[in-house]
Amino acid sequence: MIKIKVAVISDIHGNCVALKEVLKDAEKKNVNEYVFLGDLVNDLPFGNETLEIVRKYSNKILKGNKEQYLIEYEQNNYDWKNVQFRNVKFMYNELTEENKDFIRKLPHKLEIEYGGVKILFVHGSPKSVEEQLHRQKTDLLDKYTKNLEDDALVFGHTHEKMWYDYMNNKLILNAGCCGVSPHYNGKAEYTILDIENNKIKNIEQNLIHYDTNIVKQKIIDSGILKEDKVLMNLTFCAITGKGEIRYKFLREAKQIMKERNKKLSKIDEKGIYSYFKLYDDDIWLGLAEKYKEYFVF
Ligand SMILES: [Mn+2]
Repeated sequence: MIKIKVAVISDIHGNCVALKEVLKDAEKKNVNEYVFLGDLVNDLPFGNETLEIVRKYSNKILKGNKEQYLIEYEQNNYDWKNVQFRNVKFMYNELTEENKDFIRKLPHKLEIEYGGVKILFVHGSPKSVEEQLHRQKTDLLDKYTKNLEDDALVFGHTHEKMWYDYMNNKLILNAGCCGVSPHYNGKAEYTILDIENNKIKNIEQNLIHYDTNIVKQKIIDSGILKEDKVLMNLTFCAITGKGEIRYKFLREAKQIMKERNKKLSKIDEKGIYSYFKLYDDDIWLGLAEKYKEYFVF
């Protein structure tokens, strides 16, 4: 009889502090396999530290849109002038050559069989790292499960609270957001799949505490605040129980862009966003002034 415990960890976004607590918990629970679903690096500037840990634990690692941005930056597929992109540039310059090379080679999806159970792992959707599989988007979920040859479709990316459901006799599972979940104060989400006798016997959704003060100090020490404080403040809001502030900020920025009749997104030939949130600098910096009472940096 094959018994296996698979930890699925998505959307670390450079938060190695959260990641370390998650891994401690997984080890205590005797996890024997680790799958990482992308967005390993960015927005928090601890990319090298995060990648060193992830690479030590697994070779089942996917690319997310955040890794895609680094690749696009390298290939100069965008003009990268907006202040909000300084975070990506900073991370690109910080990453070791080895880690950059590692990111370039990451796959977009992985199909893995554990004791008779076939699982398709992706970051966004089977089609793209950017596409979002929200729980209420049942037409999209139906489309991807209808002809799915695997038993389960597992993804992350949306930063919704982790969830799972069944459609067309397939398991659909959002593994949660490890590093920057906007729903809690200093909590990381990750999922464990218990596989036994050709079946997923149990799905364990874990919420793990980590110390946001350590994250705060590491942000200060990293040097990122010289480049852009706004994204760091919004991210810190997200992980300290003020996710609503970040959401309101971005919604307001979007609204102003709309009033200016400015395009918010770049769409590739397949109709998928390859980058969005193209806020003008005066909006980005102007709203930061408006929201400064909530900001710590
Ligand atoms: Mn993502």
